Amino acid sequence: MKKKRNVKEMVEKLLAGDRRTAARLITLVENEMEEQHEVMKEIYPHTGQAMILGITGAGGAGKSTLTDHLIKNFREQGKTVGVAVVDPSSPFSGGAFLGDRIRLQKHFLDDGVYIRSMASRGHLGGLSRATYDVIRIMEAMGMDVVIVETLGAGQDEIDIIHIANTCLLVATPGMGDDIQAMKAGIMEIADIIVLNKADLDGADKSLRHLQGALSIVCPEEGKWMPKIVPTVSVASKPVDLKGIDELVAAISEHQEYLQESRAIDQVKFERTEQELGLIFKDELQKLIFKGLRGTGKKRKYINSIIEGRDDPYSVVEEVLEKYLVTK
Ligand SMILES: Nc1nc2c(ncn2[C@@H]2O[C@H](COP(=O)(O)OP(=O)(O)OP(=O)(O)O)[C@@H](O)[C@H]2O)c(=O)[nH]1
Ligand SMILES: [Mg+2]
Repeated sequence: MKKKRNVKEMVEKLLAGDRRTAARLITLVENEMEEQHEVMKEIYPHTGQAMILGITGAGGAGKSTLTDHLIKNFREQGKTVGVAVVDPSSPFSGGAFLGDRIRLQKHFLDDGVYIRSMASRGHLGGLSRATYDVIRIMEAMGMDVVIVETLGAGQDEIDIIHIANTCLLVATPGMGDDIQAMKAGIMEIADIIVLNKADLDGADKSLRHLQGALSIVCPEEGKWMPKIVPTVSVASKPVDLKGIDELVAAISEHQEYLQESRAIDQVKFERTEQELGLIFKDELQKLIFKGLRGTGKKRKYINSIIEGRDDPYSVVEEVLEKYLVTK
């Protein structure tokens, strides 16, 4: 009973925009503490209104630098901004977290900006259910825009489209062969391809490559055609920065497209489907292991697999049939 009251109180504080409560709740969902369900149930009705922007791309491509510019731009438009940086401590990112902190530090005093990095990813790679929860928490605390930065590696990159309304892929010059690989799948997931570091050698060639690769993407009539926006997001003089306003304009254009074409309904459907699937996966596993606890069966199953008398697929089928199949 006491816990329930605490949850209600915490959620009320969150809804009032209390940052310390937001931090506590995020830690709570990241650690899958027992109040997680209660918290998310209370929060859920207060979510769903934010613009969720995904930023993915290789380590060091400039995702955080661009995020910094976007925060500034959205703030100028009077919008509040939440940022979730997923897996900043990844060995691929070369310890960028410290860099992120320094870069984003100036926003820490702004009440309209809330930045949180998350070390957690899903058990099987890909974005975890906690990522969805954190976005919801940021929405509930009143953020108009939630930016999710993920390293473009493996499943995260694909998952991001299930989370974001608008998905940016950050590329850099000299990606030559990678662009070939991008033709296959990645081009289709990005709504906007940012060619960052357009000040570097080879930028023109990369731009032509990207345009060439994009020319084979033929969306159905009325569907969004991905846009390429070259940017220079770091420069010694502000006048040398390039493409940021164009990027902001491309994001707005995509948002308008989503609303006008009602494609936003499909985005929301897919996001909810993915979220539901992740929760089912986690909860089913917990439920089954809980059911086996104390029976010695889990150990038996594991040993039978190790000793070659059984395999994991047969075990899962057997357990599911025994415990879950209802007539
Ligand atoms: N020359 C040049 N350098 C840039 C540009 N944008 C970012 N950088 C530099 O590239 C480096 C990486 O930038 P980040 O914004 O940390 O990149 P990131 O994609 O967030 O990196 P991870 O989080 O580590 O994956 C930094 O040293 C930036 O100063 C650009 O437009 N031109
Ligand atoms: Mg970064």
